Amino acid sequence: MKKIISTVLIIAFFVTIVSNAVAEGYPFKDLDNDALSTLLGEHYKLSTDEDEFECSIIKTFDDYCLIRGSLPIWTTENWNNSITVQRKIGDYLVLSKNVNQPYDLGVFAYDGINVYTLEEAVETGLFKMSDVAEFLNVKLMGDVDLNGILDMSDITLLQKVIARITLFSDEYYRTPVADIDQNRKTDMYDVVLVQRMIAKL
Ligand SMILES: [Ca+2]
Ligand SMILES: [Ca+2]
Repeated sequence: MKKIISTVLIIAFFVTIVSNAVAEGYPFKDLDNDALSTLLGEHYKLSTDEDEFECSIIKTFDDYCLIRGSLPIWTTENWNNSITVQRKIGDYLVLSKNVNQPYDLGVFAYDGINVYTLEEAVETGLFKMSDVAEFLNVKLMGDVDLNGILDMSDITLLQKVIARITLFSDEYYRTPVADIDQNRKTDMYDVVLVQRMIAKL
């Protein structure tokens, strides 16, 4: 009986520790912009007299929220609004019009305890890119005709470009979207990878 009681006490002890750890975080359902700024500032260990993050909630889900955040920086708005950051994460090319600081994509996730960059959130399994893609500025990798769907017409166009029968009409998006293996070349290896992605759908 003593053993049972001590086991129950030990379990209660750890439950208390865990719930205290959760309580130390911020509930993410009702974070205002000031609270978001504090949260990211704490994550990057900024002192209060440093610049504050400019933040907004992109979308709140059941277990986490997506946050847009950047320190005020010299912006790129005079650069013809060209997209300045492109990064492949999972099956998507994530785009940002600004080079945000300190994280260039400027998209974070918060689960009530930890702050993650978009890449960290995907790497740690907090969510998949497909769960959040519709709320972000993204293109689907392999979708070279940019119609939002990955299918045989993308394969056909990609093969024609590789065979130099045609050119991409808008290289700015299509070239990075076509380079699935990220080796800065578009070739038959990329076609095979797009075929595999279609087979998995
Ligand atoms: Ca397509
Ligand atoms: Ca390639």
